[in-house]
Amino acid sequence: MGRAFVYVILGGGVAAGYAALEFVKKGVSHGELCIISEEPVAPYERPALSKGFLLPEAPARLPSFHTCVGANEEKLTPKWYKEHGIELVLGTRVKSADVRRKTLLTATGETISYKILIVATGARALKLEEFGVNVSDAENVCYLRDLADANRLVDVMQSCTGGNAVVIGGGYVGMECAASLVINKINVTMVFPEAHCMARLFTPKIAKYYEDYYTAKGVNFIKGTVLSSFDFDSNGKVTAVNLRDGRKLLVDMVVVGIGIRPNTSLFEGQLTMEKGGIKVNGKLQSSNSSVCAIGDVAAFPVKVSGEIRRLEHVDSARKSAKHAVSAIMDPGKTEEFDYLPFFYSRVFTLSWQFYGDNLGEVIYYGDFSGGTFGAYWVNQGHLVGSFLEGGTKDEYQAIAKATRLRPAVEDLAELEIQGLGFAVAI
Ligand code: FAD
Ligand code: NAD
Ligand code: ISD
Repeated sequence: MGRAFVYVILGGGVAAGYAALEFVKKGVSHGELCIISEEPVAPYERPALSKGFLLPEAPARLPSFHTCVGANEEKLTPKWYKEHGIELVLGTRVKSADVRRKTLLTATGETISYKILIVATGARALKLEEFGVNVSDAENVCYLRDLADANRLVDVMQSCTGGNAVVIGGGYVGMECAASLVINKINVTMVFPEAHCMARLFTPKIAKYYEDYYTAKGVNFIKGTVLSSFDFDSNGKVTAVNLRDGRKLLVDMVVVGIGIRPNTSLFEGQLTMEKGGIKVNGKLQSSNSSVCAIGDVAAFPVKVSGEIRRLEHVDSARKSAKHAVSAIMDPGKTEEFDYLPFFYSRVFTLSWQFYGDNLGEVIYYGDFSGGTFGAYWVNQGHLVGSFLEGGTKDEYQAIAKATRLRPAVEDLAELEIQGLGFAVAI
């Protein structure tokens, strides 16, 4: 039949874990909160899957990276949820939602009702089939979104030591997985359609630094083309990647990171959508006031730029979760969400952070030959975005603070001379 809760979080990823912690901090009562997740494990820090999880030596494994260790908060193990009277319904997909009746129907046939629903369904990896390439479930073609994918990737990597991998896609998954493959002693060729890696964020000059670094580690880049088909052996394994420019690459394994789509389908036609996600206001409330959305699936107003944006990064998942719960539990004391976009990555011994918007003119500073370097984006006379590779904690805090303040920049040449010192002095 069914169960009823005051609060239901649909989805059990990063945002769900941080929302649960905030509910407890705000004094949720035992039995009031339920989390439903298709994954069989309690919420965990998804970023670990392309980093520590893939290391050949002492790899990260659960329970070490359950949320909320990524923000130096408590580690929420299944025992923690039990002790706090939070119902974890794991390994369970919700197959339909009725926001008028305030009910969810699970694939196991249970109806779960709520007073307030928090949608935290995240996103799914785009598949090559969606671009017309037949993969036929080949066992040596790997995607990376969840723990099951990561386990599979580790198994395939371990069977390919010394072999050849092709990484399709030059975004976050492509760059982080390529580094992990190299660390696992696999020869890597990266293939992507753009002129340089990380095209959504990096300028050609920033991308060149990382591409040169990867090249020195043995990575081969094939840019400006996409794959057209695979060759298979009699067991259905991929043996070669055929590119649209006519080249054939012999492979032992393939990793695909060609972007994501937010999991909104349960709410199409029921909630207002924008930017491919569920449109919410500054309290993370959707067009139905009993439904909030957080994390990758939420399109929310970014006050600093005055735009509605959907961000696909862990910091925004954590902070939107915390804010939504605060707005639910403490409405009088919760202001509008005021979020500064923050992206980062760590590969090999490199580490970068970016804050704000990559709009306008770019001013570079620092040592692009292997030291600390960065860039500022200046739009309509104001600093709107900052990038830094190899910074200290204090320096990262400085660029974050400076970007949030959006100071006027009258003289670009002077900004270039001051470099990182401009942010540090603010
Ligand atoms: P998710 O964490 O994806 O959680 C969504 C959950 O909802 C999943 O458990 C899913 O199974 C469940 N779900 C979906 N539909 C249903 C349904 N119908 N019924 C039941 N359950 C459902 N960001 C960074 O900023 N830095 C990083 O270094 C970084 N590394 C990453 C590495 C990898 C490999 C990946 C895949 C992402 C990475 N990200 C990183 C992005 C970051 O992890 C996401 O932005 C974040 O996980 C979003 O949190 P979320 O809770 O919205 O979605
Ligand atoms: P992405 O959007 O970062 O990159 C997608 C890449 O796919 C593009 O750069 C492009 O090179 C490539 N591409 C697009 N269409 C293609 C096609 N037809 N053929 C070949 N290549 C094609 O997405 P991703 O790398 O798949 O990452 C998935 C999600 O995980 C994103 O939301 C990302 O933000 C998140 N993630 C974030 C981090 C981080 O923040 N450090 C790390 C890993 C994953
Ligand atoms: O890397 C990114 C990312 O995930 C974004 O949302 O850059 C931004 C935009 O693509 C550009 O600002």
